[in-house]
Amino acid sequence: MRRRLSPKCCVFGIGILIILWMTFNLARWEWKLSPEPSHSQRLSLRARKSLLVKNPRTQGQGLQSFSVVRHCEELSEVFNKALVKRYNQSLLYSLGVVSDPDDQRARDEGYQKFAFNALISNKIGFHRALPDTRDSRCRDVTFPSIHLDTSIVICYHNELPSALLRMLHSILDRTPEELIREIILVDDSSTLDEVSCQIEAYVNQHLPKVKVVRTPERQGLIRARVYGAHHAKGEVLVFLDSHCEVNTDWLEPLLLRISHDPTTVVVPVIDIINQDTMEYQSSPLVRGGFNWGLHFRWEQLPDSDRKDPDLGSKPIQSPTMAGGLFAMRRDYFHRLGEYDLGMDIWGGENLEISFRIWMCGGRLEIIPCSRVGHIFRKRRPYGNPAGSDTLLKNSLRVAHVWMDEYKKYFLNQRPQANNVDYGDVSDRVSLRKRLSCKSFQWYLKHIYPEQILPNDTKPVKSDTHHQATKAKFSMKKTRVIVRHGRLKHVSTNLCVQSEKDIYTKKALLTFAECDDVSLSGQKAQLWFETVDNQLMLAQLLCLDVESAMAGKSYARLMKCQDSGSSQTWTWTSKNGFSHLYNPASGKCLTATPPRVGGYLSLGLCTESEDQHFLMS
Ligand code: LR7
Ligand code: MN
Repeated sequence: MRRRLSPKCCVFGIGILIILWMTFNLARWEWKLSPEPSHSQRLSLRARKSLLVKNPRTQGQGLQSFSVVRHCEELSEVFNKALVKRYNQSLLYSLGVVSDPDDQRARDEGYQKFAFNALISNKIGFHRALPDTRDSRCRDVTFPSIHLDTSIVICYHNELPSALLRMLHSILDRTPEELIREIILVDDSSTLDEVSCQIEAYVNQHLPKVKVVRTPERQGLIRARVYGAHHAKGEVLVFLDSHCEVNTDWLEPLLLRISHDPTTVVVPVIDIINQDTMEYQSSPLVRGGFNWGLHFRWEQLPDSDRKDPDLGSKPIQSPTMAGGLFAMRRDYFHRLGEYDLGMDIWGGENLEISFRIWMCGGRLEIIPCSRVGHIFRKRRPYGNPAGSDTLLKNSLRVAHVWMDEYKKYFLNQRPQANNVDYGDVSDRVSLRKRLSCKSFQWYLKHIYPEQILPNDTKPVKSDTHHQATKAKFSMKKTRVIVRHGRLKHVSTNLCVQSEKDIYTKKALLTFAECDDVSLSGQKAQLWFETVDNQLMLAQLLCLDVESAMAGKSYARLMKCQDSGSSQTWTWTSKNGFSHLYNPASGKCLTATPPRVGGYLSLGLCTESEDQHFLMS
């Protein structure tokens, strides 16, 4: 017997169809968020598996509706205030004063977790003025309209929230809104929960253009960048390290160059944010190179560039890039093979992408009118879960894929590389074939003719390379002396001199009866103060602090560095007491104790007589 469908049944059936349709669409939507199949086909199996696991926190919500506000300790009120409205070095120094053991603890903890001065970073707040470090010809330029938008990808593993959030505000404050499609923060499985939580909560609440995605497990910066890039929709990708601050009009010159040539990859000049004082310092114009150990290095520009009257405002061709800060078209990034997903945690990807760009038909340029500051750290504060040397492994992959017969120079330099398993590089070798890339010999001949082979008999130019590397961190300045005299401890009238002689590096400083300098002609107690606030004994070595970190630190004589930092000493006076303040350590020069043979150390700045010095 045929039964007619009841209306109830119809509604039920339609309901089921709608649910099925919605589930299907949701699944498609989710798939769209994960890496596109055409890219993932190229991923190695392991990497593909981990990249395809979706972010558990964004699951089911889609990227757009991601709005988890987690509850973590509130970011201090002070963060939201613009403390440094004008660029002001002495204000920065005063923010760094370590005035009690709590400050010291916070400072030490910051160094340990992030490897820079968190105490000052937190006090600066989210907005600050920066010195405009560009060549004057870059200023007051009216940019033509640019029809490109960008996705800025920033990966981090345990970044200090105040540094990352100030960076985001520096971008939002200094970039025309229409040029930013989105900022994608990739939390590479940070292990400091409070850190990720504060960043995410703040961003979700205050910064609608910023999206946070999290890798399902620690990927390392190379795979984390690819993960971020797969979430991007802008026409241009800009990659930045998570502790930068962008300067005035930083993005426009980069985009202009790319809009003229879609296969040019552009790098801003990377200014220096001092890890100890957070000072923003201009960098000299140098370019990227490498040595045969496959370490990136900064190099002097070739003569042709240095003699160019437009130097300072015109793009500079560079054989390699430092790696952390660059922009390129998103379609070009994908076409060129993204990154080598077989590379772990840190290192090597910068040379890999540099070789690939040049050898496979692109260009790599430094754009001097674009300036971005980066906190240069002495060490990396994070480990590698596997404990291995990832730079060595990654460099081996670079050598085997890109360097042809020249890889022998690397292997000779790093004999330990022979026992390292660098995995399967066949995907990258086929990429090189598919893109019909040129040989490494072509690259050396046409892009990097200044490079010298290790067994070459020509004089090695490594001296100039060495100097240029140093130049990045310390601009060569002539030392202008502003005054000289004896450095005296006031209440005892004792003079400061070296424990050894004026020539011995690392010697501790000690007190002695004052000589009559004019009679003896000796310079053992004669100090020269430079315009950059360095104190030089006999105009030879500089007063320095052995470590900006925890524990008791002593004053020592060290080779003078041009960028100062731990060799900077400023006179501060309080209630008639003049102290010698060391901004890098946030402490004051202290007599321990003030008697003949007593040493000089660094202590919390107080009004004690032990810290009362003068120059006469
Ligand atoms: O497992 C990790 N996951 C991450 O997301 C390890 C790191 N990271 C993040 C990290 O939080 C940071 O934002 O990756 C970024 C780079 O790591 P850093 O800041 O510890 O590296 P670095 O500045 O010492 O290293 C330089 O060389 C690297 C080689 O792999 C990368 O290319 C960095 O981007 C690069 N930095 C710069 O080029 C800035 C200028 C420094 C110079 C020279
Ligand atoms: Mn960095």
